[in-house]
Amino acid sequence: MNQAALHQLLMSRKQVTEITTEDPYYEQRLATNLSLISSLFFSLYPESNNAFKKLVSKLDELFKERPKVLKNLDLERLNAGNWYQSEQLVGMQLYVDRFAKDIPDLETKIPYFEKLGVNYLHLMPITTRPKGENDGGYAVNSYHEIDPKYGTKKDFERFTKKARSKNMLLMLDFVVNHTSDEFVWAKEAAAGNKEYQEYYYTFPNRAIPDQYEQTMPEIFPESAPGNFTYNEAMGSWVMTCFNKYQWDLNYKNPLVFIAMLDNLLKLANMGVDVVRFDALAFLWKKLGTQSQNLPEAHQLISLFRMCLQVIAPGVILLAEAIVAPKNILKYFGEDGLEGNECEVAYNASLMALLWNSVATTKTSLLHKSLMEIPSKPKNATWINYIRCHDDIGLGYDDEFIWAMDWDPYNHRKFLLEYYTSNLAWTPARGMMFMYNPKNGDGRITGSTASLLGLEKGIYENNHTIIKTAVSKILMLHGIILSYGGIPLIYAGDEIGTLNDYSFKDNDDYKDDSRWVNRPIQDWGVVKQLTKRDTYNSQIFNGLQKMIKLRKALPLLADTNNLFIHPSANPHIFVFERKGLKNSVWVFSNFDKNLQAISIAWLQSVGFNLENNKDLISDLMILPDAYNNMQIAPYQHLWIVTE
Ligand code: OTU
Repeated sequence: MNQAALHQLLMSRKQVTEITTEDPYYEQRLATNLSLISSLFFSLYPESNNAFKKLVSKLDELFKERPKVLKNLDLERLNAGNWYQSEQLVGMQLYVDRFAKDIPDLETKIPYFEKLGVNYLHLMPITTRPKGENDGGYAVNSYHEIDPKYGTKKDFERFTKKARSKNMLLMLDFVVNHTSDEFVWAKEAAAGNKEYQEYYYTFPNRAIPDQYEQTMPEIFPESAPGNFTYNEAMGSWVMTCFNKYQWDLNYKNPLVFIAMLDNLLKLANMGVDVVRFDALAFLWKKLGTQSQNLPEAHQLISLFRMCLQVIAPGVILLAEAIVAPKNILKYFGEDGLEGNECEVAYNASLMALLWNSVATTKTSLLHKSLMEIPSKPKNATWINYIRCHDDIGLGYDDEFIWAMDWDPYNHRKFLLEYYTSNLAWTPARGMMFMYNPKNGDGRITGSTASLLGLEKGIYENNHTIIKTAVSKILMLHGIILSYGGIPLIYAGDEIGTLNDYSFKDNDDYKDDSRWVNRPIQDWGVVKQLTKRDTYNSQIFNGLQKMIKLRKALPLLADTNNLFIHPSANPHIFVFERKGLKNSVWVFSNFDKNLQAISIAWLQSVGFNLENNKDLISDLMILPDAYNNMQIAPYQHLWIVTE
């Protein structure tokens, strides 16, 4: 559609005053975005004029449905600009039913979040899903109907209202790549409805699936090998990249896009501030490719973004792309799409590299890899995390592993052994996830505390190991709190929760060791926090203090002011959050021994050690007799310099 046709379309729209009284800028946003929307749409769906008209009227319809209070919030946020880069945000991720009983009970936990300083919640899926296996709700039966085990729509509304009144933000998943096999479209398709068979990738025989299999990797090779599942009722093969009950949506069909936009808005209209675009790297499939990170997937995400920006400009998107660093950045939008895709992405590179540094005690791979990542667009930001509900993948660049003089295969083997306690000396207590004996690939599961040695320390009643684990836990959290972006703490990690092995006895969970790192919140421990000095309270208090400090340091807002310094000591990670007048310097020692950096080197990178206090310990940092700055094992320092 050319520009003239778009003008005609805009002019032909019926009087829209009715829908613009609440937000007079709607029409303006539509006019601004329409040419981008049309060029994205037609590059994905050439010749689909009717579908395009349907999309435009859908935008009006969805805008009409948006609640007034959210429309007001949208305008506030448009005015505020990049609100998501603020140092005030501190997040926590949780399963409603594992952290609390249900949504009403979660509401009673708000004071707990406030006490810690958390004001951004990522609630794991809460909508209806199949009974039995459902990938923790990532197999959706609906995008907006709350699963009765969590509560009612009313409960959720009340919760969001309360959260908003406390300036607490909400993030929910939009499982955009697939639905469950019980979703209404899947049921229609299975019953023989041709229209809905087109909503998925369905094939009468193995011819095309076999071709796809030649280049598509397997996500869950142990529990769900292959990328297709045979559906008896339909007599067809259906694409299922994840589990066999998760059917991949066919975005080559424009009607799927329009219907999913509808679902996205229904989710946003529930009062969601940040939408986590789950598995978005997989959105477009193409024979002869890995069917991940394809340019069409980016166009599609941008198309979602541009439409959402018209209807609900205050809602932002998080890219859940756990892919190579250079590919992650593309989800912020590249070239013509820069700034027009997702505002936030998981900093999966930092996450995986931190675990490498813990195991090796060295920060060189961390440093080298981070330095090689091109800078992100200035309107973008990260979710910084130590671990999430998923596994930890060893997604390092082989070239950089070679540069460390390590062999990538052996190095990954070492890391897997280190974290799955297959080395006599390792303090880590993790599990293997999706080990593939064919190529030695595997991923790691385990709670932060167990992976960092707390479980072993407690089991062996070894106070040195416990103390070390606490320092490591605080150090890693200190890094995500100061690095630049929104820190996201996994619920339970703030009190040092250990692995939960009970999943082994549950038929729905036993094949998925990610459940070991989704523990149930121990409110008994929480009750004791203020009463006794335990490792739990040391972790909680340490985090609470750093969160408070973060919020008091505007330099920690993500204004792209991060400078990573090449450390003079291979065990120490050094970065600076630079301001015009002063800077926050962050030092972390990944070694079990005391380490030192020479004052001369520090000066050479602009850090002058003069009357400096570490904000975390409140202690002065003084040079030693050899003119070095000393850093204790696993010590983590925040120092403000003039
Ligand atoms: C996501 O993760 C979710 O985080 C998982 O919990 C889901 O199981 C999955 O999608 C399916 O909905 O493969 O091992 O970026 O790392 O998208 C986790 C690629 C996953 C994947 C990611 C996916």
